[in-house]
Amino acid sequence: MTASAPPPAVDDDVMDLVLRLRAGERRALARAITLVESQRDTDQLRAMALLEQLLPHTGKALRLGISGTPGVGKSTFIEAVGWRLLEQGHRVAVLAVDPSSPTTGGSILGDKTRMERLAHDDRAFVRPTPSGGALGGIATRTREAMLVCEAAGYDVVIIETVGVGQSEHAVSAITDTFVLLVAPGGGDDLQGQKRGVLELVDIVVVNKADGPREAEAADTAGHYRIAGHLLHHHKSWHPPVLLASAATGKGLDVLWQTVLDHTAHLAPMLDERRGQQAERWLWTSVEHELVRRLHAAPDVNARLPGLLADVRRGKTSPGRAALSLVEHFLDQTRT
Ligand SMILES: Nc1nc2c(ncn2[C@@H]2O[C@H](COP(=O)(O)OP(=O)(O)OP(=O)(O)O)[C@@H](O)[C@H]2O)c(=O)[nH]1
Ligand SMILES: [Mg+2]
Repeated sequence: MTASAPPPAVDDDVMDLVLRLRAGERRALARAITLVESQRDTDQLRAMALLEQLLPHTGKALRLGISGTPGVGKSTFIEAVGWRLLEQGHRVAVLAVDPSSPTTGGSILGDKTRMERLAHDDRAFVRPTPSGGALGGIATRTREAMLVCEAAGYDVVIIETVGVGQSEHAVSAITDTFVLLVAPGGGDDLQGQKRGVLELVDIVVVNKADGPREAEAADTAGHYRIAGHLLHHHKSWHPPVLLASAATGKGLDVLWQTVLDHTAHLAPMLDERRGQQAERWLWTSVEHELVRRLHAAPDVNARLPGLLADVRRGKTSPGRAALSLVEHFLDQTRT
């Protein structure tokens, strides 16, 4: 017996999708992402077959993560930077992780991603992806969606996530360069900003540095420089703190040059870093898949209401209830 998974069968439909996607057909790209995001069992094997066909064509894009609190200006910023990149001849894909409610599955972004120009340009691809409340705001299949975009020929892939603490970790775990956008006057925010998040950041951008808030933005940048210096003094890359405004265009060229500098800095370590990321993603996927199957198991579902009630009333500890659920699940899979 060998430890490697059997290669999934590639049906004609998947092959057709691969060919059309590689030929640059946008509808094929949209369909491919829908397939990799699908939670249906029947789609999963096809999604894997698709990804395996695409994998040799991935890895060449610059993977950029952009995070920040709601309303800090992420989408407007990506629209402005993305537009410049198109003019330089790049092809830009944006995956905007939509912080939809895990309970209703409803989307608060809807069609309004604030990236209208990019969304309507043939050289760009903008896609809101539902997070489904998973992994702190990163969709369970965001990494796969990113690979699909790379195989479709996009050489810059930008992932927008709302900063909620966990999501910064998730986005930095699948990208090369992680940019944190902060608002002017965020000095107090810095106290609340988890140290862990600042440790992940490659570039800090104080956004909306325009009009009456310009001076305040410069002050905020000063605070972040001090904090960053303390945190990163032992590292080879010291995250620059930049001022920018998507409204006036200020700082956007410098930002992009800084992204390129970071990419150059990372180049000798890139393969190793991406290898580690893929390895971590495997475990993330294992956890996700196990929990998904556990929830789908009828025996587990039958026991759940009683167990939950016992845990709420303190009759059973959460630890014991968890053990019982897992044991029943495993018993069921054995038979
Ligand atoms: N003055 C100024 N306002 C900006 C700038 N960039 C964005 N805004 C405004 O800030 C608000 C929020 O912008 P978005 O781009 O939607 O922010 P976001 O971070 O993507 O928001 P969510 O996706 O909801 O978290 C909008 O009203 C923008 O017009 C800027 O550079 N300067
Ligand atoms: Mg947004």
